[in-house]
Amino acid sequence: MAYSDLRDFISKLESEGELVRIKCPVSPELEITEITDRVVKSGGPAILFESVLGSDVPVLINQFGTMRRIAMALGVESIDTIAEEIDSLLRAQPPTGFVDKFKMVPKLARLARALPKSVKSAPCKEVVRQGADASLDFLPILKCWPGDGGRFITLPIVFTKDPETGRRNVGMYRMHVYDERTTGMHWHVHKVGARHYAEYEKLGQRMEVAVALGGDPAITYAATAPLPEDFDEMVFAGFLRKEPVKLVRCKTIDQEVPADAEIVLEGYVDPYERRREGPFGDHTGYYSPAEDYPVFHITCITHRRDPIYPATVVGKPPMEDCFLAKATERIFLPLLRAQLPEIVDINLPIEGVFHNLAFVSIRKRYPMQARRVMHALWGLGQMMFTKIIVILDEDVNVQDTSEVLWRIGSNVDPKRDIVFSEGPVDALDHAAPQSLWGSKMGIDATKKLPEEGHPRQWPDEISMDPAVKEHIDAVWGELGIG
Ligand SMILES: Cc1cc2nc3c(=O)[nH]c(=O)nc-3n(C[C@H](O)[C@H](O)[C@H](O)COP(=O)(O)O)c2cc1C
Ligand SMILES: [Mn+2]
Repeated sequence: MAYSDLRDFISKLESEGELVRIKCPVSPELEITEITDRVVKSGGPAILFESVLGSDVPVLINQFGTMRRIAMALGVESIDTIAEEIDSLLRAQPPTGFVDKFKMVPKLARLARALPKSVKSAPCKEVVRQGADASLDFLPILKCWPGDGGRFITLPIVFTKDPETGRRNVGMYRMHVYDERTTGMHWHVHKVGARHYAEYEKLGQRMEVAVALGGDPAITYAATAPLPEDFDEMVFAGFLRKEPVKLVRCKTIDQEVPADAEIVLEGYVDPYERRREGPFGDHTGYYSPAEDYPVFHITCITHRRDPIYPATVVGKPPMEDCFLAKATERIFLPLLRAQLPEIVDINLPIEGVFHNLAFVSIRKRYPMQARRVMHALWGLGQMMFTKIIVILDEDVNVQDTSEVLWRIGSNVDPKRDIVFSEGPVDALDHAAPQSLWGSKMGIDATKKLPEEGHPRQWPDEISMDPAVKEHIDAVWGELGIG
């Protein structure tokens, strides 16, 4: 069963011992970060801060902060289940007989249920604040780190529309609070929100934008997922939760938002307006520098009668967002494999903060196949940001960093096996000499074939005779080792 809303998920977390309520007064400036940082880094629970200084609204944080909780958020025992379901959909064969057709029914029903459903009335509109009342001041918005340029909305679900096609996009782009009704809109140039905005600028038109906070956590996750452009995140959320997302029309703008959200900000972004955004203590573990970004003007705020404000804190990994990224690594593997069937597994290590490092194992059949996979990945969606890709053979467990390092060390002739390329890098990357693009490194750590110019015999890996292993297993207890 899908969660109807954020509070439904909170009850589930609480019943599973995955939530603590903090009643002690805490400041939304830095203190919540310090508490959350300690809790995330020790694998601790989600936290509901019930008494936040300066606001009557509680803060929910760390709802996704372990693999168990991100799985709970998406309604599964393990994220791998979702990957398997997507894989089986992608691999579905046209039915040839009655039994086959019958087996297709649940799959098709699931797809049908993914489509969002429009509703007329909604909990997110229980309270409407317009005019002078449309102020962010009642919300416990965090200042996360000492060097931050101010307070930031860190878990916003941002709804925009393509002015030509009317198609919706939903992305998570943090919002720097300038005053009670003005914020930054930090969509990087590579993201779909920014593309929509560029189209409005070309038309010289004002762009209506809605921002939802809270709702079924599957909706929040979907906003972060690197879907192909023009895929509707609300359909994806419906697929994940196995029930349609209920959408309601905004009060003052032509946008639809999740009916069961906690809080909705309605407003607009004007063409050509820019304002200094940041600095902000970011996913990278460094401050992203202040830069000019578009400006969001709030015209109306609607919310539930007793809203809960969802937030996250990013910083040096591991933080809560790493678990969103790990879920993406698992869920999107079947889609990568659909294009690159030789891929066995992929690990985007947490230390690599989404984009810096990818370990990929492949079934290698022909010369230079590792190069093909690197270049293809650099061309696929948000994998384009990946700075360093390591390709390994199929028998390597890429989830084991220790094994990966051993294979790199032993299997690489650096001059022959390292490739440099260039391309876009994440807007947050600070190591590239200029922003937005930089160099890439591919490391081919696979076994080299004679056709790849390896003139010598590749040695066998050491492993014990299975019969001896079995014998030693049998006598192990008698050896007195323990
Ligand atoms: C907590 C969190 C904060 C994020 N902040 C930003 C941001 O400020 N700007 C941005 O461009 N992407 C940000 N992202 C990444 C985007 O949400 C992600 O790339 C998403 O796929 C973009 O959707 P789109 O492809 O529909 O634009 C953030 C992700 C998370 C998990
Ligand atoms: Mn998108």
